[in-house]
Amino acid sequence: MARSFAQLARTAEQGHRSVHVPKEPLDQPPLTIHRLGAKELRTAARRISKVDEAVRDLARSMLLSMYAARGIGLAAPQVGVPKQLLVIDLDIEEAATPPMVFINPEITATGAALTTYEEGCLSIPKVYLDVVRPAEVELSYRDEQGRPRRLKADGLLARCIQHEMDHLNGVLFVDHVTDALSLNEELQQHGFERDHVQSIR
Ligand code: K1U
Ligand code: ZN
Repeated sequence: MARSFAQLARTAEQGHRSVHVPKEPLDQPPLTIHRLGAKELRTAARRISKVDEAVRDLARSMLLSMYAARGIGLAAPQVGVPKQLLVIDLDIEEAATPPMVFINPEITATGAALTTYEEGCLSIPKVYLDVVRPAEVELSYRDEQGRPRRLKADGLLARCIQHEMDHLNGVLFVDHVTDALSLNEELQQHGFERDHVQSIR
């Protein structure tokens, strides 16, 4: 059945408001991802008061930069923007899977069970180390259209959300690492300074 003008207009508006971008990695992404040692990574992010086209544009640029770096998540402070915005896509090889955009996320509950996972970070390339975190989280946030949302997450999504939310507070995954020997070895091997870690132990 043919769609009405109102339906077409609504579809166009939703398309305009969405943050879908091609997932093919660009050679020259729009944003530079800061690395361990940069002050931008230690700056707490501020809440976003209005979700508008500028916020959606930033999310699009972050996604293009994330896909270029072959990451599954990116937080605005990593690209030097101290705002509470993060993007996640656990299915970077599948064009049909839409990315997730989280604005002003807040963790409202964490499960009692803890899990260990070898994390990586686009700001600390090639360094992979075990981090212990809650296996499940519940959060509230706004989506790319400014709508309030709630989500219960587990598995890799819960892991990625917690990692990215740490970025909003100036915390990096290496700050959580308890195996000091592995931490020192990995950082040295990949040219990062131990002094740039702010251990939370
Ligand atoms: O925040 C970031 O720097 C992105 C980071 C997210 C993340 C990965 C693993 C555990 C927690 C958080 C990355 O994407 S690092 C790259 C990476 O580990 C990876 C890339 C593709 C598929 C699977 C993992
Ligand atoms: Zn990271």
